[in-house]
Amino acid sequence: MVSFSPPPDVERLAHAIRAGDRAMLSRAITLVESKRADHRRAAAALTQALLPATGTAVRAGITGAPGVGKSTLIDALGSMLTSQGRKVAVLAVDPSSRRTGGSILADKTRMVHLANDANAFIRPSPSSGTLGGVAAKTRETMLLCEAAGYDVVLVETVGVGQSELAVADMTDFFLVMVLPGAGDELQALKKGVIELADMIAINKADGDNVARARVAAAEYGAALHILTSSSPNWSPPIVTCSALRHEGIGALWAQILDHRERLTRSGELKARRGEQQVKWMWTMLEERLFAPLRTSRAVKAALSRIETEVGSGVTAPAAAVEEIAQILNL
Ligand SMILES: Nc1nc2c(ncn2[C@@H]2O[C@H](COP(=O)(O)OP(=O)(O)OP(=O)(O)O)[C@@H](O)[C@H]2O)c(=O)[nH]1
Ligand SMILES: [Mg+2]
Repeated sequence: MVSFSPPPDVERLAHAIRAGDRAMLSRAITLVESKRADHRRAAAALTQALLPATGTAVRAGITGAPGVGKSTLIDALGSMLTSQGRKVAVLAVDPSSRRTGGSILADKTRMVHLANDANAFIRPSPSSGTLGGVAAKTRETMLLCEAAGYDVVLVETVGVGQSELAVADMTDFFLVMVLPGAGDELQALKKGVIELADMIAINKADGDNVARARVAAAEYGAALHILTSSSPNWSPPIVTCSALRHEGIGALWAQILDHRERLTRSGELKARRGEQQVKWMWTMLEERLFAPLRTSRAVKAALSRIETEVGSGVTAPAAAVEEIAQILNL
């Protein structure tokens, strides 16, 4: 990680980002991802300085099982948008170690067009931290990108665990991608992911899959019908597409724009973003308050003993909390 000492000139950095300087944008993201206290303060000052330049971008989250075609879709959609004169930022939320080293490369090779597009900016997930921490950093990065003039932000997350919720909480539109063989995919209903969906895209609707995709679309349609939409202004559509063949991508984007138009008109978008901001503040605050628990050597040294004592009934939980609090000077 690049280290800044002394702390960077926030004014200068903010100015360079607003001017669209990619190198400075990357530098600012590194600053935002840093755990050092002086960097954190500089990052907070920077995002505050840039706040007026943010908020107009289309923010879309994209999730789905590994291999469903998220990166391929982002490449197809992103390059369509840059060819229309838009600037596209691609971010990822992945708190697992899945996305270390080589897989960043893998992402770039899945996004061959965007990776070489001057109007696209691809940033992988921060490589370490809790989900809350990773998501908070991705949010900050999103703001930096918006200030740098990226008017579409696409956030990819793999459809396992809690990361979808984190991404739904930082975006305006949440796209769930599934495969044509609907049987297994319908299981996702149980996990509640579908309830977050503003649209379901059945990908790989090409070759032998075309007919199966049509069947799947009908099945999802029936299943969605039972659910009540999370918004009074929108019922999630089901589309089919082939990210690989760039088919159905225009229609998919048209839905995202329609959604945006409706929610802007009704005031729902503004309200939703306000709630997201407050939630984000709490996430960051919790992260900050929990940090000493994770980083204190003294706590680490004592924790496994204390846990064993609590587990075996020797120490009462309340007494254990007192002991830990004392170590932390709380
Ligand atoms: N036939 C077909 N193959 C596709 C399509 N979209 C993606 N693929 C292929 O599916 C594989 C996985 O695609 P990715 O875009 O990497 O999938 P992903 O969802 O980003 O995967 P992870 O990031 O690993 O979760 C690749 O071999 C793609 O070429 C499609 O529309 N049709
Ligand atoms: Mg991917």
